[in-house]
Amino acid sequence: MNMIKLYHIEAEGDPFGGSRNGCKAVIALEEIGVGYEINALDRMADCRPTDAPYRQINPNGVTPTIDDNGFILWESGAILQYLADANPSSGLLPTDLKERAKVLQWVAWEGASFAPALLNFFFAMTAPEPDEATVASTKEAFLSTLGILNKQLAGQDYICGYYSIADIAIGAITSLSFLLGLDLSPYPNILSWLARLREKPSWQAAPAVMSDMEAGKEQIG
Ligand SMILES: N[C@@H](CCC(=O)N[C@@H](CS)C(=O)NCC(=O)O)C(=O)O
Repeated sequence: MNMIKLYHIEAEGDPFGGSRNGCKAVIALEEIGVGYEINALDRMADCRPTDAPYRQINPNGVTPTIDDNGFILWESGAILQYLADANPSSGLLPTDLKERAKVLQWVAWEGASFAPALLNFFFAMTAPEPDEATVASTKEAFLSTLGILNKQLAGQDYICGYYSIADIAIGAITSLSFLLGLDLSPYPNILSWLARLREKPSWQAAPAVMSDMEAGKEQIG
């Protein structure tokens, strides 16, 4: 049987605790039950140098990348969509045109709005000399994306009402909030959603995300 190769930065030994974007691919691969093998990369040695051999596979030098029998694909959102489309019985991406568009809307939102807001806050906080005003404004911008997510989760267990690649794309990143010292109690729908995700065996196969969840265990409950 064909094995999918996943280029990933694993949690153990990585200064940043592993690739959360890579975890999205791990979770989806676990969900669909397809055989895969992890090709573990070292962030500093294999990803960062612009002349590293991995750049031939992914010119961005980031993870994840998959190799499905010679078909190379990078960008976590595109990988989630590909894996779900290749395995329609997983139900992770509906076939109905409009339902599908809604799921993809949230996957795109993660890449274009949510993750950048989180990263801007992270970089402001971890700057060698953090600028108070920048920390405050980037924090406010990220909290506003959390507000959008919390509202979307009101009255439903998952972002689109049912478990989909939108939950994988956004959930794998959301728990980083705990490492940034954020109090998510004003966003109770997010906390109960994270509690549901944390229980899934597919998520438990992604140690980087599990460790972020662990950092928030007092809040998640
Ligand atoms: N937009 C990309 C972002 C991928 C990304 O930034 N991956 C990080 C880990 S989560 C990475 O590999 N960083 C390499 C580095 O820090 O040098 C995606 O969603 O796949």
